[in-house]
Amino acid sequence: MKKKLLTAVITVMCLMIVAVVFAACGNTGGDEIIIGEGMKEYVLEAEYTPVEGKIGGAQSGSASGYDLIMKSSAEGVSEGYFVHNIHMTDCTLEFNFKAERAGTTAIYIRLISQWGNTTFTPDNFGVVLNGKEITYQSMLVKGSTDYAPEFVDKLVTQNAEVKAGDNKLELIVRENTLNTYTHSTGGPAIDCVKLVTDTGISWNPIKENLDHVGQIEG
Ligand SMILES: [Ca+2]
Repeated sequence: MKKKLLTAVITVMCLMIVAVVFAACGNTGGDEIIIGEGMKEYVLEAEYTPVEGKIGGAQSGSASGYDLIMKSSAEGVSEGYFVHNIHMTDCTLEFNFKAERAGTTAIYIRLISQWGNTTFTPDNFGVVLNGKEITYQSMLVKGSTDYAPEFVDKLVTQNAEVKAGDNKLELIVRENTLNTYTHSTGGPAIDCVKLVTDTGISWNPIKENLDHVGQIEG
């Protein structure tokens, strides 16, 4: 009898451990941004990247160019705008920046998914720095909407290599079936990218983009 009880207790404990591990792996929340000694955080807004002429895709229909930028007064939207409707295979956001010297950087992406809880992986959403694919662990993002976005910062990597001088970070929507309406390619909506590094980053935000943006309030 005692043995049976012991077995039952051990079984329950094992199940609890499995549940805790599963919960840790299934984290839809944001990752804490850790800024170590001598490091600095640099925020590169998605809405200030070159969107002119880019072809995206709406939930069902088309979207392109400056229409990819959405104004939003929702809480937690950095600088009040984000980029959405990039639901098109190979649609790419480019963040061009300069580093004072070679080194490494942590990369966080602030994003949402309108496709319900979504797992982004290098297969459906590529992160490429200077032509080199970053093989990040999957990012589980809680579903929300463009009109009530709940952006979170997700850590892509702690130590991507940056070059002295010009660098290009690309976020690439890969062919997938995340779009639950058309069962075709879907991407996230992106608020900004955060780099944490000691290499000294600068960039030229294209703030003129906002002169062309519609006035759809979030
Ligand atoms: Ca933003």
